[in-house]
Amino acid sequence: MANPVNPSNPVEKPLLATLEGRQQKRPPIWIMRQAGRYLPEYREVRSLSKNFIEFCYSPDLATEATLQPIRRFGFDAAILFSDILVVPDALGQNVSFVENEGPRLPPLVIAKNLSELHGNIDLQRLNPVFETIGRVKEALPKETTFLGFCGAPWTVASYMIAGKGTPEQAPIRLVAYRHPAYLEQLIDRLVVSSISYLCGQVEAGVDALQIFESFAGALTADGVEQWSIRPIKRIIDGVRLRYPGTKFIVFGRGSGVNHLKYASLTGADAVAIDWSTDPAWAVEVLQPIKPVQGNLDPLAVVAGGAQLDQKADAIIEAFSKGPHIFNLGHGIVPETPLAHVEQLVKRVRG
Ligand code: 1CP
Repeated sequence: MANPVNPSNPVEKPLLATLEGRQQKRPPIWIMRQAGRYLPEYREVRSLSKNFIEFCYSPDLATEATLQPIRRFGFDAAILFSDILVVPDALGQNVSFVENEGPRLPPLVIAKNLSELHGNIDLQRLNPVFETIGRVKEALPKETTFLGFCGAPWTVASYMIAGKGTPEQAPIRLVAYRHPAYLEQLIDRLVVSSISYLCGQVEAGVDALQIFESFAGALTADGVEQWSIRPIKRIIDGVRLRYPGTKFIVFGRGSGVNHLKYASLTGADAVAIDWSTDPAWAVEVLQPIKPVQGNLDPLAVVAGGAQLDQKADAIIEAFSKGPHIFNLGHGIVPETPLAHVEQLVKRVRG
């Protein structure tokens, strides 16, 4: 499926071209959570806002945070600075973040059958996010792909049900067994809301979208299609109904062999894989179907040194026969030394 590199036709946005199945000489690179606490300039702007969700809704600050990693490292993609939890927030479930602990929401009450949520997502509340997109777009180098994103319904619903992050997502898994009709309704609300939110992002100017199913690993083999694959497919189809040809990357973290379902059944243009996935397997099974994104262990970047170069080389070599986007297998961690990120980018660029 991969078209060969055509050097007489220089590509304006290498990452977008890769999503179209056009392999590049070197893989384009970006890093999940590339705007974040490992950057001193992020910590500085972050300190200007007490409340993380208000930070996400401040176009000045969110624009600056989005651009910082591009300025410093020249990544091939910028990812909108926001959070997956702005969707529940705009559905009327107030989100806050506790320093060093994480998100907090008033947990949904199953007996209320979603009456505590708005029927439709409040796009007005998300206007500052769309404004951020417009500002970032104007400031980005023309070769940089601009990624918008949302969380997949199962992952977002896990926070809405528990009111916080939970080990192995036990609360939502229990709801899936005890109250499947309720969960269907919640997932449906999130599908429709995510379509509106992502269409808003496309209108405002992003080039492509990533859907984060961070808790794919909590799903059983028979649950993954119902709770994750089909809702994601509905979102992708729904956005493309309004904006045909919109490019999607889908990331089913921890989904093991189910990465194949994300590649072949969701309609996404590329599949992101976590660090536990064997590149040899992904090259054989996934890459013939879709471009692959990944999958260096974030802690290999913390450790640095010669092993970092070796691990990066091995991933690039493994995926070298088809379209590949270099990334980590999950978000970069705050302890990562900047020099190690510089080393990685240099190595990947060759
Ligand atoms: O104060 C801070 O700086 C808080 C840290 C932080 C940051 C930098 C949070 C809170 N969110 C973000 C930004 C963010 N979140 C981005 C844009 C920045 C970038 O990627 O460069 C994105 C794409 C997200 C997505 C996100 N938020 C996911 C999916 C990706 C993943 O990491 O699996 C999830 C699960 C969240 C929830 C969330 N938001 C923040 C935290 C600490 C968490 C995780 C909480 C938990 O562990 O349950």
